[in-house]
Amino acid sequence: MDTKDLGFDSKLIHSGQIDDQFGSATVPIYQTSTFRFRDADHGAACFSGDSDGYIYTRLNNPTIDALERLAASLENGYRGIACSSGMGAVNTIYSGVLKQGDHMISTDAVYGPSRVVMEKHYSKYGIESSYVDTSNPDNIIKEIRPQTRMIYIETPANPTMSLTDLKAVAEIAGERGIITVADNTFCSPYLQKPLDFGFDIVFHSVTKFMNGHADIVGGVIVVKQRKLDSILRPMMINLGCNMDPHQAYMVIRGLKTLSVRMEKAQQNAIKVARFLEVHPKVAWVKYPGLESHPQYELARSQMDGPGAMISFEMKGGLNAGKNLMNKVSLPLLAVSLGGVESLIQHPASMTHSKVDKSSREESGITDGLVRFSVGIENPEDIITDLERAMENV
Ligand code: LCS
Repeated sequence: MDTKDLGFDSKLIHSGQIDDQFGSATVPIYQTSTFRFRDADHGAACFSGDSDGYIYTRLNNPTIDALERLAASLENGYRGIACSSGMGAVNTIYSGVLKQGDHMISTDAVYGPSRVVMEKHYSKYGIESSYVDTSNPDNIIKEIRPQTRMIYIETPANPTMSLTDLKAVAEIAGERGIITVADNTFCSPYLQKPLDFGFDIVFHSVTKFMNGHADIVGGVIVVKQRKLDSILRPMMINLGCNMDPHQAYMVIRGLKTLSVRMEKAQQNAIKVARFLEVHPKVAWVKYPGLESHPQYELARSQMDGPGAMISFEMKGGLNAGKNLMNKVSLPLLAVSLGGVESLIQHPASMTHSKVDKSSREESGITDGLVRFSVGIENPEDIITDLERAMENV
């Protein structure tokens, strides 16, 4: 079936499917490391590209292909590239796009390891990076150098929930031939499609909302154009950070319910954010669905909903926040996000603890910031639990 013109929810169910010989309703798991060639000429043709036959699972595999086609269809891109993890996707992009002497500008408050790997490892190969508050596009313009090859943004940013104007950044970069990359993990394509705003590359830690069930780790990149696929795919293959067929199957399965999960989690999150916003023990809440979010209008213009991630700080800062995390019983005290279960964690001592303390503070990741990934439980249960925990803080 040609799924190009289907609506988003229909694409989740039908895009990328395989017509296998038994008429399987779901994508089969081709759990094999290698594929038998019909004869020696066929093997040679697969390697030369004259045949699109499968060769070896690190290079290509029908189950992984199905996910890559599905992801491309959801993000309105040319092709997906499935990776072993979100960090596999980050490293495929960094290594594929950047070379010695190049410079990258990034959102300052990105997922900790995305920044740490660049500052600690890629710097050894002569790649420079600058971290700025990309919620103001002028900060990006000020940092542009002749060597700037990539602008890398996360919107909403993990964990500050600051937004970046996708259209403005795509225009700034486009005029100068700079490649734009968006980490769309916090939104999923259900809420935001950076390629539609002119970005070149979008990627996800599919560990989060895309798979949605906290049972696998994975990453998917989607590129706008064939040229970028021909740069990034060999890099993924040669780095060896390919996805596994079983992982791909799980993500395809999780994606079928992306819309219903996101919708429910977001409805819950709006209620939780409103509860936190007026609670006397809460100092501030940052959630794109609240009018108090400094970029509320931008959220409405580039996101199809505010999502299910909330950051907040208790009055009494770090100690009060830790106290709260120890006292809640419904959300799991755990890192990761975007699953059906609510999760709570403390970025300064957990996900972002390896980021240099002064960089962390400069980018708004305060010691008291608590991050809440709202799940799809009954909202009243989440709020009652928070209320009870707050009383004891
Ligand atoms: N990008 C974002 C925005 C993330 O939140 C994460 C992981 C990654 C990339 C990396 O993906 P992974 O390799 O883990 O699949 N974020 C995590 C977090 O906030 N808590 O634990 C992991």
